Amino acid sequence: MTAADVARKAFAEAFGGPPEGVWAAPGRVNVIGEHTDYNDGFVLPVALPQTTRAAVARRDDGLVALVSAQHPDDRVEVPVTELAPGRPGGWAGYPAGVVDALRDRVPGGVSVLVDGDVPAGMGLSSSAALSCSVALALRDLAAPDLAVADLVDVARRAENDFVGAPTGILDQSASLLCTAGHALFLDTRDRSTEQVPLDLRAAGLELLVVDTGTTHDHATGGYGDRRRECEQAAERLGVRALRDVPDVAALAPLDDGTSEGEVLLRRARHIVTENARVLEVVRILRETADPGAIGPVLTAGHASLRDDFQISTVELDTAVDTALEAGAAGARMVGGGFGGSAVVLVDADRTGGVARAITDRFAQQGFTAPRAFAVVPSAGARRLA
Ligand code: GAF
Repeated sequence: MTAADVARKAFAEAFGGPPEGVWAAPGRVNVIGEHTDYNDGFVLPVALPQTTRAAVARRDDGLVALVSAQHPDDRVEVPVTELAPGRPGGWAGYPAGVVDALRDRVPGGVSVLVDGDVPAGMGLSSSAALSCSVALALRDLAAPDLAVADLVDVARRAENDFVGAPTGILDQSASLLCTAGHALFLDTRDRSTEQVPLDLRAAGLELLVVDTGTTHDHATGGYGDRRRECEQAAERLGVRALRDVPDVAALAPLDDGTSEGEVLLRRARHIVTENARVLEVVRILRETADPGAIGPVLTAGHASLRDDFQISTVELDTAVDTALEAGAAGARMVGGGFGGSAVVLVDADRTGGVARAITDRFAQQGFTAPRAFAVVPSAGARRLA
């Protein structure tokens, strides 16, 4: 059975009839450009082969009914008119937030069954996969005037306003706009995009995702702190966003001798250097036949997230350091930070050795066993059936 058939069958079991269709949206791994998205900067994600599937049908009783194969005991039914930020919460907040954002289009309500294999809480954007699969379904069924790019904001609003996670648009853009065989170069200020060819296999390379088994939650804690610090730094520098700072030298006014000034300097330095790293990686991919040459840029990105943005963890640092010692071309933590996954660029014939070295080091350190899997740049959100 295909993934679409599985979702159709589960929908029929949950709701007693067939869905109108099945849609899929992927998770993502960001090649480079971390925390730049809410600073009007650049990002370069690829879509994962792992997706969330949403089987959806419109209703006529005004209810939003949500069922997840991953949360079988948690069926949610709420009148469309009673959707409100935080209600429902948990996993259901993401699809409910999308329905809420498009509530005028589905006044009769909808039934949604979701099933997915994007690991949750691992920095691989399972939440955007969930919200984007439902957003694309509702667009196709009830809002054909919306462009796929418009759904980026529908899904972002679900996450920011309904769930309460103050994220940028990286994850939703990746899930909706990536194409197979490419990385998506996105300018988050003007939303311009370029599909940058990324055929790692042809170059004898692999992109290995290492899930450290430590989870994060962006609705609380450090992510929002970093966002505020970046806004404060931009304000002190008198720029609209940190994107507008031309180089590291222009950050000097932040260094006012106070510990707060030093923190803001570090945060801003990460954003300025990270934007430059995205441009450098795009340049290498466009101009050379050697994607392995991006490795050191990725590794420099990790050092910046660890030392300046200060969002890495001992598990992520261990995964990155061990990968590099075992011969990887580059490695970095990915996503919002404070846990989650690292990504490792490695010669295909060294993949096994690198993965084993990380597993052994984690065991020695008494960490949860990591999971490593290779990813190829895959397709963005689409209708399956
Ligand atoms: C999380 C957020 F959701 C994104 O918007 C982005 O800021 C990312 O962290 C860090 O690059 O995935």
